[in-house]
Amino acid sequence: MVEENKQLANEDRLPPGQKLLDKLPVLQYGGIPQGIDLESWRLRIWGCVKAPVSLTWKEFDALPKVERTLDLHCVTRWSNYDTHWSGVTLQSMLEAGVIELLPNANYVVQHAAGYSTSLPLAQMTAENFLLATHYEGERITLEHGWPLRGLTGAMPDQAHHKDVYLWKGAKWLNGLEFTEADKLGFWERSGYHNEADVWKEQRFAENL
Ligand SMILES: Nc1nc2c(c(=O)[nH]1)N[C@H]1C(S)=C(S)[C@@H](COP(=O)(O)O)O[C@H]1N2
Ligand SMILES: [Mo]
Repeated sequence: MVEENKQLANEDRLPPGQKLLDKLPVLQYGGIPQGIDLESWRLRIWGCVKAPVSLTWKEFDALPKVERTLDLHCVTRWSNYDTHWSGVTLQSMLEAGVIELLPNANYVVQHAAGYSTSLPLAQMTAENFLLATHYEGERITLEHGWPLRGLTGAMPDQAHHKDVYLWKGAKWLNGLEFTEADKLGFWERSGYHNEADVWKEQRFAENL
């Protein structure tokens, strides 16, 4: 089987307890949002910033995009290798001055309707985190988070990055909140491990 060969050839690529799939499942808590409208869509940015920002879809979509090839690892134990995405990096938005941080910005909460998740700023500005607009050369479909999703994945030849489970990227992303202290997101409040390191199998918080 194709998957098995791929898996055997890449033994250090599959985190413990994961199973390789050859497709990207659709997974979310609750429903798929209906009625997202690009005219009224905004990406709101607030918290530890010099001034809050609200970007229209046209403004956001005009920002320079990069491409990334990522291995995705879901806490429900499926993984998918070599997924191709493009989008905007948070790092580039900071460098371009689109977002001006205060020195106490340490964490970032990604907000979507009915969902949130948080990561340290250093992980959100790393190469393996993307504000993704395209999957496999096409606009992300609604079920995968159109028009914008936070996305975190592993880059197998860049092992110095911290690799976290896929819930640490919000589909239908519409807000970035910079915070000084960490704030738990939706799954983190329900007992998922806040760090979510795929290599350490940090699926659930210790006290569960
Ligand atoms: N807004 C939102 N984003 C979300 C989720 C969710 O429930 N709501 N689930 C997360 C989880 S657990 C996974 S595995 C991925 C699934 O992304 P996919 O449906 O594109 O495979 O989205 C993540 N982002
Ligand atoms: Mo997941």
